[in-house]
This record gives sequence, C-alpha cells and structure tokens, in this order.
Amino acid sequence: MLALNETELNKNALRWIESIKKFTDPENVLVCDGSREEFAQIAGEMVRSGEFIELNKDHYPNSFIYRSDRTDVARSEERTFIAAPDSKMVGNLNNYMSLEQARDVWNRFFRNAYRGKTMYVIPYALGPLDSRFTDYGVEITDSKYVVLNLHYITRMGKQIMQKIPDRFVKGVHATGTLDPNSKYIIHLPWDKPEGVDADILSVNTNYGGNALLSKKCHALRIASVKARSEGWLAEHMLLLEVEDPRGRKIYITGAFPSASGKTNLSMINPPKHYADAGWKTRLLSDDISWMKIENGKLHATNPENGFFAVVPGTNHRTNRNAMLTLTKDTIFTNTGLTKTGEPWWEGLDPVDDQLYDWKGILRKPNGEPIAHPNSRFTSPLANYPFLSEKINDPDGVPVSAILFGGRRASLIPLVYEAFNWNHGVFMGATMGVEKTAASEGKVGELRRDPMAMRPFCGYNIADYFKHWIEVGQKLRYKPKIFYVNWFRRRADGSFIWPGFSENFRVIEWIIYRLDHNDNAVETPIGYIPEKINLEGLNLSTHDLEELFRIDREGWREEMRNIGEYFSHIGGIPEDLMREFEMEKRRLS
Ligand code: SAT
Ligand code: MN
Repeated sequence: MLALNETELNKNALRWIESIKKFTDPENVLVCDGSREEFAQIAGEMVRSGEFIELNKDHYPNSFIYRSDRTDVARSEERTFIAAPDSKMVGNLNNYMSLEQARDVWNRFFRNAYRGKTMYVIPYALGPLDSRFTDYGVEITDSKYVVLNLHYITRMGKQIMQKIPDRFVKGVHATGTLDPNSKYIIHLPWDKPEGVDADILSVNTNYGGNALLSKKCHALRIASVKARSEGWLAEHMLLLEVEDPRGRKIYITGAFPSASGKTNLSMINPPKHYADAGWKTRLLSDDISWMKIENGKLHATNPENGFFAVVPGTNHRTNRNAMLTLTKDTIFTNTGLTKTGEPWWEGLDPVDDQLYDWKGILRKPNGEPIAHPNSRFTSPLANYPFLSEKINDPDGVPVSAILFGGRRASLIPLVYEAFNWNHGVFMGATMGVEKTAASEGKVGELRRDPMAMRPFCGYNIADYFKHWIEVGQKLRYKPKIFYVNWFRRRADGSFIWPGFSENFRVIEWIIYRLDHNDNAVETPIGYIPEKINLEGLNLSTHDLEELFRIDREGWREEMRNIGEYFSHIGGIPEDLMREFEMEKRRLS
C-alpha cells in the first residue's frame, strides 16, 4: 500500500482523490498496489478483527470465510438507481432517481463517512492491458472486504496506476450503517449534480455487486451506456471456447438470467464420449463479456479477472472445474464452515457432525440451509484449470454464436435457432424466467429478463434493443443466435433434460449449424434440430417430443403476454415490432 504522494497516479486522479478525502474525512488514505504482501497484510488484519476466518491451510491455502451482515446478503435491485436529468433516459425497467436526490444522498451519507477509518483507493482496469477493450476505474472504499475482492476480480494495483487516463470511472463506496432502508447504489452515467464528482455511489451495504463497484455497476451499467454511444456491447454473458476434434476453436457467448446455469455452462466439460473424440472446452468469462466490432466481426473479451460466483449446488458432479478453482486463494462469503476449518455448502457430501452455518451458529444440518443460498466464492481466473490461451489477448476472440437462455418449465424448446439477427434480438428481448419456487413469488409467474440485462442495463431498455439492432446492421459477419432452455419439466415436476455436461450435445448441434444448412426443421418460432445426439440418455419418445413440440396455442398466449410486456416498456423500436408482428403471423 502506498501513500498518496508515493503513487504514479496522474494529477487529475490525485485531485479527485483529494476531493473525496476532504469530503469523507478519513483517518488516513492508502492506495492499493495489488501485491501479495498487501493482500496478506489486510487479510491478517481481518483475521485478527474477526471479519475473516482463516480456513484449513492444508486443503484451502490462503483462503478465508467472510460473513456479511444478516440483512446484507444479495445485490439489492430495489435499492439500485440510475440518476438522470430525465426519467425517459432510464426507462421503465430501472429505478429512476433525480440528480437532486442523488446529491441529497451524497450529502447525507458520504460527508465524513470515513471519519476514524482508512480510505482505500483501488485503481483498476477492466479488460486485458493495452487493449482497445480496456476501460479504467478507481474505486474508493472503507471496506477491506472490497479491497481483497477487487484484488481477485480486477486487474489492479501498481502496474495499472500509471495507466489510469485523465477520464476514468469514479466509484465511491462507504460501508455506513448497513441499514437496509438507507442502502443506495446509484449510477450517474450522464450529468452529475453540482458537488458530486462520481459515476457510482454505494452506501450502507458491503455485499457483492452492491459494493464491488467494478462488477455490475461499472462493467455493465456504466459500460452499457458507454457501449451504446461508442457502438459496442457490454453484456451479462459468459464466454466459452470450444475446440472441435479437428482443432478449430469456436467462441460462444451466452446470456442467462440468475440461477439459470450460466456459471455451469461457462465451466462445462464435454461428456466423456465427446472428450474421447477430441472435443475440448476452455473458459474466457463466467459472467460478463464486452463485444466490439473488428473488421466486420464481433470480438469479445472478459473485462474481469476473477470469479464471484454462487457456491451452493456446486460439487464434483455438477461443476468439477469450479471445485478445482476454489481450493486455494479464495474468499468464501456466507458459506458454512466445518469444525475442521473447511467451507461447506448444500450440494457437498453430507456431514454427520455439527457445522457452523453462514451466521456462525454451530448446529446440525436441519431444514434451514447451512450456507446462504446466495453464498459466493471469489477466486482469480488464474485458478481455473482450463483457461483459454486468449484470455489476455488484446484483440479478444471472434464470436460465432450467441445464446439466450430462459428458465421455462413448458413451451420453450430445448434449443432453437433464430431466422436472422433481428429475430435473435426479439428472442433475447423476450427471454424470461418462470418462477418455480414459492419463495421467488407466484409459482408459474413469468419475469422477463431481456438479454439477462434487466437489472444491469444502465439506460432505457427500448433504446438498448435499438442499439442491438444497429450493431447487427454494422456487422458483416453476424454471429448466429440461439435460444436454449434446459429447464423443461414433466407433468410430475421432474426435469426432462439432464443438463450440466450433457448440455454439450446442444452445443454440438449449434456448432454444426454454424457451418451447415441441413439438420434443422423450420417452425414458426425458428429452426429446431432435426436430429440431436441423444445416445445413452434416458429419454422416452414422449420426453423427446416434449422437448421440441411447438404448442401453437401456448405460443399465441406467449405473444399476448409479450404484447403486454412491450407496451409496459414503451417505445419499442420499429424493427423489433416488425419481428413481433411476423412471429404472430407465423403462429396464426
Ligand atoms: O452480487 S453480484 O451482483 O455480483 C452477483 C449477482 O447477483 O448477479
Ligand atoms: Mn451475473
């Protein structure tokens, strides 16, 4: 850690840091250098203060458990705002805040917010170094937890410091009181009110995407606004490299709403018979992809440098690669803990002994979860066993296919292909999640989550759809777009499709379709596979029919529902309305 006068930050950055210091009145200011010594020092302080529990060094070297406040356990959509001169810029799917309100929050909660504390300054880069993809930011925080997480999920510290340009994304986070009713995560992508010099403000929270401002706040909400004005895409998408048996590498991105298997797909291993035939998979991103047009092609990169991913349900069967990733240099947030100092969560082998739950209570597992359902692991990408060689490539990788994933118990086939780019945009714009547990709201109720960006698009979603259409117009080589749905259920509620690594069978069909015109059947909603490799799967003929049946009456109902959703959003671009009208006509 460096004092302010020891850094290589430029004058502009230093002036900004001084102004935040003056307003928040910290005891001292430290600029993070990103070194292992710095990590060890802060982690040591947290262990001594009880904020971190050090895990068993033999099995989990340099790894810790952090327990968040019991009321601060997930990203808070209802407390997330976009501040703008005009609510139309923000649209109907975001929470709007006026610039005056943002200034009030700043004055009320940030003045003297760091009194008696250390103010940490974290210079970071999103994207590979020295690339036209890269965007720079500085997060200021009073949270050691934030500092250590950013050590892993961003490229940060000494070598970034000198590269911070005059204009960079400014984030200010203060832990505050953690009062849930005073929690604010505010974005200011356009004008700033007088006296507020920041793009992101976060206060009264210290959890995940609320406080790690590089992630959803910068890499998606602020970046999406930038992407629109500069002609690129900042997306909530995984990025996967698939190598076919001939050694050709294919790059696929995919947008999936929360809890729809995005992390699992980004870490997929081909099933044994595919691996034996020579198929390989490697990861580039589990969460966010930035895509820019290069020579008429869409090129993608991962702006992040690490994982902040859900743990419950992860085990050697469901996601072996995640298990291999989190066994060293990892921060666990809100998992359980065994008496021998290992993390534990639902989905791991049961234990007979008592365990500490995520609140730190020692007890036997009974109905109540031991790990919080949204508990997480933070690890550097470098821990991952099968990273793409292209992970730091300044040019990114050319994208051949884009997947949109829904979570629908009925209606939506296992996979289908869009007729063209605009039709694909229609598929992405209307994707959604059916609530299957009472805890998520009314069972069967549908939440549309366009391109999985509903909580992450920093501007009016109707304008975002228009932007997607325009990006398509600029592409000479358009990726093909597919919709996948791993979540079809039988009448008894069981899943039809086995999922996990078997999803690779669907990937194989998708890759085949990139080069061929056959092996597909045209339906009113798109192309479905004529044949897909189902060898060795336990599927009845009825199951199979269900996976690909086009229920026209159901689809007409879906179109009515989409009509309501589009009118709720308002201002849907003409090209998208045309796709909607054509789909309705094909179904009538
Ligand atoms: O907490 S995060 O926003 O980083 C993860 C998520 O909720 O998607
Ligand atoms: Mn995400």
